[in-house]
Amino acid sequence: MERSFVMLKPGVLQRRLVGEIINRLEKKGLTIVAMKLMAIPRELAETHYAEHKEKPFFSDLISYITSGPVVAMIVQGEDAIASIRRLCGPTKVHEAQPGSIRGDFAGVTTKNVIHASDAPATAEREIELFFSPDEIVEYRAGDEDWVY
Ligand code: FUP
Repeated sequence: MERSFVMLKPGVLQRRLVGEIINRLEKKGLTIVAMKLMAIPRELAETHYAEHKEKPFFSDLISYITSGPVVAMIVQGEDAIASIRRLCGPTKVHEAQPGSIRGDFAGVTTKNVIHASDAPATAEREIELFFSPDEIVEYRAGDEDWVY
């Protein structure tokens, strides 16, 4: 089982799409093992997106991600990192297929509605950044033998 850090960005809360997007993760058979509603402090936002510090879109990205509450989650499943990235669709929203989360709900790349870790090392770093170990709940979902 693999874990990914997933974040529903502020537009999702403002547009009341939280349930609809979480539903897609659940339908795929992925398991939420940690979840919280939070306003991201600017410093945490800048650390999370540090690799983009020099990019022209950086200040718009930080403004957007700190503009309202987000839902932060740790989502678990077999091949969870790649699997969730496929459900999200590509970063650039004009490349995202209908049926993917970004393809269906995002109008512009800066506001591409969802973040999901892109590799195991990134997932580990992001999970540590957003969650303490006591916020993670270990359990086995009842349908796991039917999904995997
Ligand atoms: P992702 O891993 O899919 O979130 O993509 P990146 O880490 O490359 O980008 C992080 C965020 O920067 C994206 F979610 C949106 C923003 N971004 C832009 O606004 N413009 C770009 O050209 C690329 C990324």
